[in-house]
Amino acid sequence: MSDTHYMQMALDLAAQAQGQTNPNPMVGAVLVKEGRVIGFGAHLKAGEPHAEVHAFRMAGEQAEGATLYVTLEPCSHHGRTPPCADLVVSSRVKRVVVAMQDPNPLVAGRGIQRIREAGIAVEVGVLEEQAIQLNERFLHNIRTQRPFVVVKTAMTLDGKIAAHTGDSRWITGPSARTAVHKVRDEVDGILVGIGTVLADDPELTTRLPDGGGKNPTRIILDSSLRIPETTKVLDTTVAPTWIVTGPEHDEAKATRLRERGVRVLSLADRSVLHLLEELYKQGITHLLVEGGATVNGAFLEAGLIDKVMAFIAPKLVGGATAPTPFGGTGFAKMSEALQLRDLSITVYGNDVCIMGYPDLG
Ligand code: AOF
Ligand code: ZN
Repeated sequence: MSDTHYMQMALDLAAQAQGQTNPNPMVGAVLVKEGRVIGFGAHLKAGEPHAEVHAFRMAGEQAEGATLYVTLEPCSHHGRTPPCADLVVSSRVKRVVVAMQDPNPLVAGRGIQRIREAGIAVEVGVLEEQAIQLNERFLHNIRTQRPFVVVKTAMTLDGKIAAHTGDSRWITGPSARTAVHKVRDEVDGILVGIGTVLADDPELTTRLPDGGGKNPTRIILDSSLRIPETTKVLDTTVAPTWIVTGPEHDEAKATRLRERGVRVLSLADRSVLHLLEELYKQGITHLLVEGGATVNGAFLEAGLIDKVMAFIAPKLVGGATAPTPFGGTGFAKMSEALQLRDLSITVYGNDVCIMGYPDLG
């Protein structure tokens, strides 16, 4: 079997832990000797063993003389776990195949260097594109020190996110909604504006058809603390709730909310950039923005969208005043519009989802 075959296996293993490893990347490892798989593993959770550790434990002494396939450069630092590069060297493998270098400045090539210095052959770049795609969230975190922002919208074929009355249940069908719940399971934060809370009283939890899945932290932008105290997102027994408010809010109400387990963050700087920097500091690495129009418009105008998932339902609701997915002022010229690239188009039942990344160059 070829290097790409085993690297694909390592990538598939890594991807099983989608949404579980934050803030760490997803990593998979496979050990092969004389055409036989003798060990494999994936990193499952931050703080727990790295992928290579599982693979070497499985292989035991057979690892000597084997080839290690790993989707990310073995680490060289003492983090929550000891350096994998040392384990690779002491296990006396013959060859190491790596999909991509670790962008973490604590590693950044030092793991590969250490293994090469021990006289072990290292090949880098096998299925690199797939490895980069798999860890888009982690790479973005390291590069920007901000969460990876996915904006999800759902609209009718005539571009409306609600009827002119405000009624919006439901635009898309069950299959598209399940796809959204899978994304909620992957992210660690879900953000909406107070307008959406007032209009829909959403739970913002993960509800998959077979149960399971994790609930992201629910983040509500509510600059003047208008949130009704009976609203569903304030039930913090279900999932954490953070409210981002401005400095001039009702302090007594903030205290009551805090007593119910809600985190009230008061930010003087109302820019989206500052918000994202703050959320990253508080541990949010992957953020799903679910609107409404005002919040989506603010992220668009700030140029801080990393991925778009636009669901379109083949129905026409009409109405000149019915809201559309992105509000705010908008750009003045079509030439300023955010162009998406690397599109993928998926059909969910009757609905279509166009996914793409902002073209920044
Ligand atoms: C690997 N194999 O499976 C993973 C790696 O705090 P720690 O010890 O878990 O270290 C986290 C960092 O280690 C993470 O930011 C990334 O650079 C690397 N992740 N490295 O060799 C793995 N998950
Ligand atoms: Zn490691």
